[in-house]
Amino acid sequence: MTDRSDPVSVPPRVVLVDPYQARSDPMERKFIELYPSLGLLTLGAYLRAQGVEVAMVDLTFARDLGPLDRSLRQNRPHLVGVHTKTLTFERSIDIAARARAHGAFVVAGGPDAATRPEAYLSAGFDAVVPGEGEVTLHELVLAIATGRIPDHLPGLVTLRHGAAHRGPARPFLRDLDLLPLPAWDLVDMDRYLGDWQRRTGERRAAVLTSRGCPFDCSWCSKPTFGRTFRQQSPTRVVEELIALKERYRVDYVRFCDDVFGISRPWIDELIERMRVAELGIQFECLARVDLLKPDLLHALREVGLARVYVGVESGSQKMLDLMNRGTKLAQVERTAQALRKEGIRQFWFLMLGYPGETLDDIEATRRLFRRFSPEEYSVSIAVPIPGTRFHAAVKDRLLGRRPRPVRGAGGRSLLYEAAYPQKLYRWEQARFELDAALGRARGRISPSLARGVERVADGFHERVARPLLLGRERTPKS
Ligand code: B12
Ligand code: SF4
Repeated sequence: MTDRSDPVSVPPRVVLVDPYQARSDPMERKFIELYPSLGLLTLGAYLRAQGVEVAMVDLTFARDLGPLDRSLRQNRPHLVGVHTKTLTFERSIDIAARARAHGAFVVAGGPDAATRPEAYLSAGFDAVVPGEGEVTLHELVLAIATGRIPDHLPGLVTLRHGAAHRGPARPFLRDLDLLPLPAWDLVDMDRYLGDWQRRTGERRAAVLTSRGCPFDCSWCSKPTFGRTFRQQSPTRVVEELIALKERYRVDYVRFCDDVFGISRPWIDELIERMRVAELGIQFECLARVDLLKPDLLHALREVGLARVYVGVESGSQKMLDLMNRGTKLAQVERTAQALRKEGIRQFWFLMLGYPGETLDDIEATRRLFRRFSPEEYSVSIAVPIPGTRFHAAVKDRLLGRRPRPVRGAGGRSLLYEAAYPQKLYRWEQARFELDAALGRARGRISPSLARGVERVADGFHERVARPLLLGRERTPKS
């Protein structure tokens, strides 16, 4: 397959590719916050530390595949590794074809290839790494560079006799502190940071303190790390923050963990170390309402917490239980109040259309939303992702549509036959936008005017829109 076999003395050469292109993402740059892929930067740093020559083609700001062609000519890689997301499937296939034309072995990794390795193998990839990539990719490139075709490599999926063949399971890294700092120099950090600085006045970077999540929400897809959970030590996290500050003058960080601060002793220690280091870095994170106790929020604000993404999901306890969310409405209320009191911005994720949801449940979500008026929000229509319990429950009712994200409102397509038609959910999304606009106007218009608009809008919904959208009163199917 590869004509790049060299004596072992020649360092193996790898080109890593991020196929994401901001300009062709429908959610575009207003809503996508651009950071280089931490997965690839860590893979690159790990490979380098093992003596591999690494280059990266980051297509985030590119218009075409020109940078890839140039890198293939210049670096003559033994192996090209592509990070995959569903959104970038077609471009990844194109990249694989070009890399193969240069004689490279082409391997896919990341969330989409992990979910459907067969699709990548049959579209031209030589192999897929569905799990944690560092050790597998290193062993793979050593094998390729010395002309050995990998066979039964742990953590690798290859095509055999037309079918996907999985090697033995690859154990997860035991100690994340042993990973080197991300290889930021592989991408154009000035471009990312300059972009942020122009838009927000801050130089923003992404940091990951953990891998995985131990919770078990029924709609959540976790193809790479499953329900496992490992974290770096607070000392290692602060080392990374200091490096970002000193090398790149970063003054705002997004912690990209699935859930930030799962362990209370860990987060208490991190807060203490951040305080001692006097970083002067503001930060944001995604967290759960059951973990965000008011005293913790206060301590986090003191060391720079500026914004929190909160998975509120629903204002109905029945729905939270059906989603196996493991949170209580009382915790949502406590957290929303504490965030407001501390002056920390809150971004709520809300979801409509999960099985079992009735119009009353949607109204309960609306009441909660109106009560707290979060500064930012996203209301999406529930997406059944393959491999999740939600998907398994509705797989006989899938509608065969492709998901369509839309500005500010999250997912807009109903992908399975739910209790109500898609147009009802879209209308409900529009009602949330009106609620948000009224929330923003609070303080500028009188409360009685705001209540008046709400009453007129609700009356129109009850008497005109809902009967029109439903035809008749319906009860949910599940
Ligand atoms: C943080 C995050 C973001 C951040 C920052 C992303 C970044 N640049 O690093 C922001 C908010 C910007 C973001 C944006 C988007 N994201 Co996002 N994001 C995440 C999140 C929560 C963590 C990603 C992460 O850093 N993981 C940690 C690293 C270490 O893991 P990793 O990237 O998977 O890499 C490891 C392995 O997968 C493997 N690997 C990865 N790539 C490769 C390549 C090769 C060759 C090999 C061998 C191995 C390998 O090895 C790595 C190290 O072990 C994930 C959920 C999750 N837990 O993965 C969603 C997730 C990846 N995002 C997702 C999506 C959809 C998006 C957007 C497309 C949203 C949109 N536009 O609608 C954009 C795309 C932006 C982009 N640049 O690609 C989806 C992807 C689903 C899919 N099947 O496509 C996920 C899985 C969330 C979900 N469940 O829906 N995202
Ligand atoms: S939705 Fe968040 S908390 Fe729930 S399982 Fe997924 S990552 Fe964990």
